[in-house]
Formats: sequence, structure tokens, C-alpha cells
Amino acid sequence: GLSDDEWNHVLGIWAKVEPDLSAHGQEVIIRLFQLHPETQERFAKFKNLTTIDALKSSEEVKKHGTTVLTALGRILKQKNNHEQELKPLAESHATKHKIPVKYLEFICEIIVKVIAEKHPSDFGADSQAAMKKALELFRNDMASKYKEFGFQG
Ligand code: CLN
Repeated sequence: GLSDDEWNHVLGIWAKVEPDLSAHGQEVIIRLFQLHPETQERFAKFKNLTTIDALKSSEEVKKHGTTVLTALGRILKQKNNHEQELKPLAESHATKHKIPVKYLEFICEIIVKVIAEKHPSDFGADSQAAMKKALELFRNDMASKYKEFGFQG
């Protein structure tokens, strides 16, 4: 787990992200699709967005980015007592969307990068290390829940 100090880092930087969640979310989703095009194929609703301009001007992408980061923020705020929040997410991503754990790794890495770019002076080495640790916990717990739902991920 994370120490109190590490959770303070995680929630401290998240408080800087929250006022502009949709811009962060949009950037994360677009970058994910650009770097890992196979992830975009999982979204029926984004199949028509075939250019970077189409992605950038899509309200749906912005909305989905907000949905993702809102869910993630809710989980982080539980400081690892996140069973209640995590379970439905693991269930939908395992059984309905069928999202490999590898894709969760992709998005977590991008989330850290986007925060680092947008908040260079508030996201120092200690905060980054704490956030990476929190996201690793999230991924590991998603992966073990996946198995409970019979999805090897
Ligand atoms: Fe996801 C839908 C949160 C990573 C693919 N995702 C949702 C919903 C979230 C959510 C809340 C709506 C409710 C639901 O279906 O459940 N996703 C997250 C969080 C993360 C996440 C939090 C990680 C930080 N999701 C992913 C990816 C994966 C993916 C690893 C592919 C690329 S990023 N998610 C989906 C898909 C849907 C979805 C395909 C369904 C979208 C739709 O059709 O509306």
C-alpha cells in the first residue's frame, strides 16, 4: 500500500487536476488513441473519428474523458478501500468491454504524462512516484477482479 504521505501527494495533485477534469480527460483519451490505435477500436462510438481534428473537436471524447477521470478520482479518494467503486468497473471492463490489462497500463502511463505536462511545478518526483504507485495498485486490483469475473485480461 501507500503511506499517508504518499496518499497526500496523490490527492494533492488530484485536487489540481479536478478543476479542469474534462481538458485532462480529453487529452488522455486522444493521446491514448494516437499512441495505441488498437484501444480506439474498442469504442464503437469513436469509430468514425478517424483524424486528429475529428478527435479534438469531438464533444463525446471530452465527455468520455471526464467520465474516466471522474471514476478514477473517486477510486483514488478511497485510498485503496476502493472495493465498492472498483468492482462494477472491473466487471464492465472485463465482461462487457473486454479490455486487456495491458490497455490499463497504457492509459495509466499517459495519465501520469498528461498531469506532468499540465502541472510541471506541482507534480515533482515524489508526487509522480506516489501517483504511479497508486495507479499500479488500481491496475493490480482490476486484474485480480478480472480473474474473479473469469477474464484473463
Ligand atoms: Fe473505460 C466505459 C472508466 C480505461 C474502454 N470506462 C467506461 C465507463 C467508465 C470507465 C466509468 C462508463 C461505465 C462503464 O461502462 O463501466 N475506463 C475507466 C477508467 C479507466 C478506463 C477509470 C482507467 C483509468 N476503458 C479504459 C481503457 C479501455 C476502456 C483501458 C480502452 C482504452 S482505455 N471504457 C471502455 C469502453 C467503454 C468504457 C469501450 C464503453 C464506452 C461506451 O460505449 O460508452
